[in-house]
Amino acid sequence: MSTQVFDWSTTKLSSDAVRQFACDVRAGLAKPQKELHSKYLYDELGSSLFEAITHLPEYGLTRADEGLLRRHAADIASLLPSPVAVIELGSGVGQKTRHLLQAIREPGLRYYPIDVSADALARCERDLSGIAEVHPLVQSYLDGMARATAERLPAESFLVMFLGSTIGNFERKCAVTFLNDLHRALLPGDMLLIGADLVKERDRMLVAYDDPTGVTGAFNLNLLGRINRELGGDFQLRGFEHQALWNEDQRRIEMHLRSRCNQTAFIAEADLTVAFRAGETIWTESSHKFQLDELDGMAKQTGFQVAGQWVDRDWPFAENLWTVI
Ligand code: AVI
Repeated sequence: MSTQVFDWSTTKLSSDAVRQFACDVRAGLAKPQKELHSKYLYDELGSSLFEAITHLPEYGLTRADEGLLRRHAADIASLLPSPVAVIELGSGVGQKTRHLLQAIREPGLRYYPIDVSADALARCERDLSGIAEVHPLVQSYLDGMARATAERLPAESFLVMFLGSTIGNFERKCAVTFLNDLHRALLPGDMLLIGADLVKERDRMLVAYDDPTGVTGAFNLNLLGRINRELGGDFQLRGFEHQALWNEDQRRIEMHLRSRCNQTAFIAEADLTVAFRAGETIWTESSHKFQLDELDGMAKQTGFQVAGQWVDRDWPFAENLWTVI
């Protein structure tokens, strides 16, 4: 599955976006291994279901990420250049970033949260404006980065934050391309703080993506519901089941939607009728898991130097601080 920059949650799509969605669905369902891009998991309902996932006892990723940032905020802040301005890619409401912004303790600290959800950014601004000067940017990652870095003050450096192991939702090659893009947008001495989920016991990873409460299943199935709502589809959601697989070769969890029977679905906006065999799947997401030395290798490969790494022991997850060289 080729993964570009994420456009996270959107509520209502413009007609251009509907056309693009229809076009992507058409192309994805024409492939021998049917697939739908994971960015489409995040409409309003999908974003709420993802938020619920982060509270599941089986999904330790978000708690590990936030815990590391809380416990090590002062260490991370002590390694940052000064003066510094902070950019966060896919900030959402910016909840995890609060600890670090507090630890930076620079008067007039500027924080540029970038997200495509205007609602999340409004909450972010409301919650964090007592700690930093918040400059929300409703844009894609790279466009938002260009806007923020255009406001660089003399002698100022940037810290870019990319948390939550969102890098794991990129194909490995695309992750490297994306890190190269970030490097190009920055200057020597700028820093990147990147959160990455680590390989752990297979069963622990699997249950994190196939929880017994069924929240991840609902999150996955909602993609078909979204196609029905926004593209005039007639998918029978009960005709599909959620499936999470560990792909050992690629070191990733894959989410699929598995057809329970032979069936067809019609999607009006895509002018498409698509047939499914019983057992056939639609691949909807990959969550790559990393090894610590692999992360260091990615830093070197893309023009960064490792400045620090913090690992959660209970839920193997790494916070990585890299410097642009
Ligand atoms: C957003 N992303 C890092 C999550 C992950 O773990 O890959 C999305 C998710 N999909 C299922 N559960 C969570």
